[in-house]
Amino acid sequence: MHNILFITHNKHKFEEAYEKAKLFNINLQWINVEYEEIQDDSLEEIARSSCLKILELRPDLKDKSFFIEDAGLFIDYLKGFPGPYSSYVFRTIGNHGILKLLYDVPDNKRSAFFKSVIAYYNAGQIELFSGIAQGKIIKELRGTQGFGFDPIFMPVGSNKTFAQMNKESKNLKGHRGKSLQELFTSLSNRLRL
Ligand code: ITT
Repeated sequence: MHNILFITHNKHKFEEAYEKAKLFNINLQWINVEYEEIQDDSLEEIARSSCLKILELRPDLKDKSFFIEDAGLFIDYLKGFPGPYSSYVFRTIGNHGILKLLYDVPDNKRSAFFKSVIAYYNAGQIELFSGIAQGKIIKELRGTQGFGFDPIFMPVGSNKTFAQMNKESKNLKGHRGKSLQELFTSLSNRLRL
């Protein structure tokens, strides 16, 4: 079994990734490193820079394999807001604030997507993997599972929000499930070589 570290402050993210890793026979371990995330318009830049910061703070990780993941909710009607600023926006105006910004916006104009970018570090190199989940922002909060914007986001082809799904179902339709699938598939192919 292969060991990899996932560095995140977010327990929900770790739990989703742990479920996914099991399917690939990968043993995922959680570590928390205190580092400051840069502000940038690109999730890719944020993810790569977080990886470099972690390596500076924790030189002992240089000979390990680890990844971090950065995600955001991009609302088309709001020209992609909050995007890479999702964490701040969730902490400040939250789900109710987003619903207020979209008050009176009709159903056919409420499209949005989540994007997840993984930066994977191994043997001196950083690789990026990403995943997108298309969907829409509904008009009220539904469901109690998951975290963050899950209660207001309904993926395409579903009548449930992410907060109404268990981790397995969210992983099948979700942005993080997809970026993790890319990462773990690539790792399993390499390990078999
Ligand atoms: P890290 O330590 O891994 O960075 P974080 O919670 O700060 O954890 P992000 O910066 O990647 O995570 O995510 C920004 C915010 O976007 C996060 O706080 C949530 O509010 C929201 N978000 C990200 N992924 C989400 C998901 O799968 N479902 C709902 N909201 C999500």
